[in-house]
Amino acid sequence: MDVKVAVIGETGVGKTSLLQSFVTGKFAFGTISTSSAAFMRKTIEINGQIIKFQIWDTAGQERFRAMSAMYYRSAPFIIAVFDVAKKQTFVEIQNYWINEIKQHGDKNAAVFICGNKIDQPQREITTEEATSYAQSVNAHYFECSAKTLAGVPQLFKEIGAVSLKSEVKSGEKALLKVKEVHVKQGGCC
Ligand SMILES: Nc1nc2c(ncn2[C@@H]2O[C@H](COP(=O)(O)OP(=O)(O)OP(=O)(O)O)[C@@H](O)[C@H]2O)c(=O)[nH]1
Ligand SMILES: [Mg+2]
Repeated sequence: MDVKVAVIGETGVGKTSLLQSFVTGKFAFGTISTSSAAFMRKTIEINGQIIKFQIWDTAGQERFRAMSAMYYRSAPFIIAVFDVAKKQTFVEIQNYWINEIKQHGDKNAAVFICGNKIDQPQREITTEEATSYAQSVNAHYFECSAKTLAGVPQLFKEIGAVSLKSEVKSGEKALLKVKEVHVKQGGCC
C-alpha cells in the first residue's frame, strides 16, 4: 500500500537528515537547506505487508512556507519535526505548525511530532513535556537522532502500522456499505 507523508518543521531541525537516514540507513553530513521541496521513496515490510512510503521533504525557511503548505495540506500523514536541543523549534510547533495543520490540513491526517537530535548532550525539551503536549493535540510522539539513527526506523514502522490499521477500518466501512445495500435491496417490496 502507498503511504503519503509530508515532513514539516523549522529550518535546521533535521528534516532532510532524518529522511536521508531513513532512506539510505546512513547519516548524511553537510545537508543543504531545502528550497522548495524534495520527494523520496522507501519501501518497508510490516508483517508481510508492503508499505511504500512516498515522502515530501518540505523547506522550513519562512520564505518558503507558502510553497511547503501545498505539500502538507493534503497529506494523510504528517511528521512535524523539532530539535530537542533548541526550545524555539518546539515553541514553533505549538504556535505555528500544529495550528496550521488543524486549520488547513486534511481533517483525518495522522500527526506524528518528532523530537530530533536526541544525541545532543544538552536538551532544552524533555521527553515528558513533548509527550504531554502531543497527547493534548491528539498527535503521536516520537524521538530520534538522524545522526545515530536511533528511533528512525521505529517512527516509520509506527506510521506504517497506523496506515495499515486505518486501511482495515476504511475496508470495514466499505464492507458495511455493501451490506447495507444488500439489506435494503433484500428488504424491499
Ligand atoms: N547532532 C545532530 N545533528 C543533526 C541531526 N539531524 C540533523 N542534524 C544537523 O542539523 C543541520 C540541519 O539539518 P537539515 O536536515 O538540513 O535540516 P532541515 O530541517 O532539512 O532544514 P531546512 O531544509 O532548512 O528546512 C545539519 O547540519 C545536520 O547535519 C541529528 O540527529 N543530530
Ligand atoms: Mg531540509
